[in-house]
Amino acid sequence: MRTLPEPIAVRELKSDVKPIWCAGCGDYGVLNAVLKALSDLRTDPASVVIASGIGCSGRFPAFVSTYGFHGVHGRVLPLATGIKLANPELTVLAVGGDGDAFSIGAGHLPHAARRNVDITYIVMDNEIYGLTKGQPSPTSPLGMKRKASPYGTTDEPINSVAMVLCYGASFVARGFSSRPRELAEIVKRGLQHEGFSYIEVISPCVTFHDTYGLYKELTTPLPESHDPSDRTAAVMLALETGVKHLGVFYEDARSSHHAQIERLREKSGGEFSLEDVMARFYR
Ligand SMILES: Cc1ncc(C[n+]2csc(CCOP(=O)(O)OP(=O)(O)O)c2C)c(N)n1
Ligand code: SF4
Repeated sequence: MRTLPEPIAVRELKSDVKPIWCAGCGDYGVLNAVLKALSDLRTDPASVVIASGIGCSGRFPAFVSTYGFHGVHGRVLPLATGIKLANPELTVLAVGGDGDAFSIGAGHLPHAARRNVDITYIVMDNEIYGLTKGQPSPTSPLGMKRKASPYGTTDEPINSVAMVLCYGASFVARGFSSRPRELAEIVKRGLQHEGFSYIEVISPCVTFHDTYGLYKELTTPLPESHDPSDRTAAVMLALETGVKHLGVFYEDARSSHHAQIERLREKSGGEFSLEDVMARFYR
């Protein structure tokens, strides 16, 4: 991560574009947390790229004065991976909604997790498709009635923290947009983690699925006794019912994708350039 010698104020990290999210949308809390994390870490905004998918959450990069790329629906992880591979010096943050991540984009998540590319992925989970006016998503609660599901949904919701833990991700956390200071700490840890960092954020959609009350009740910090190097314990906590734990569930220090590529290059005895090795790796 490239840092600045002097602290950078949050206001300097805001772009001139004002968010057009509904008043009260959870995504504001996520934006504030990311701005605080970048400011606290003194991150040079010229070395950061924020990539997004499509959805209300997909507008995110426009509001931060870093580089940004608003990509197509469900393809934020391949996009972010490509950015990081092209220039490993960059700090790459991928953002999007639960539809983007777990419907159309679901096939990319296990591979990003096992490949361990050094990117941070924040999913703003509002349990619904916000932008397209309230259709059920893969995290919608069972039985949720909306215009597109007038008799209630019939499918079990995905537990993304448990799922990504089982995909073998090297950093898995959950935050709540109503707790931006705690969320900023999680984002800081994710950005500093060398490898794929997955952060699920409960980010309610006040217009189509207001869950603020529910999650103020159900959320609680992870137990202090939890050891974040214990994946099995993390999965058990993620699977607990009647509660949503907040904090870093799991972190390990295995080699990032870039470090592995570097090792392959060294092994080749300098015969290949980094580009050659990557071309072979991906053909
Ligand atoms: C290929 C493609 N299919 C479908 C759509 C329509 N579409 C736009 S956003 C979206 C889902 C938005 O939900 P989510 O990803 O949860 O983001 P949110 O708006 O809730 O932040 C869909 C289905 C699209 N833009 N492109
Ligand atoms: S529709 Fe929902 S997700 Fe979209 S901006 Fe409004 S509150 Fe946020």
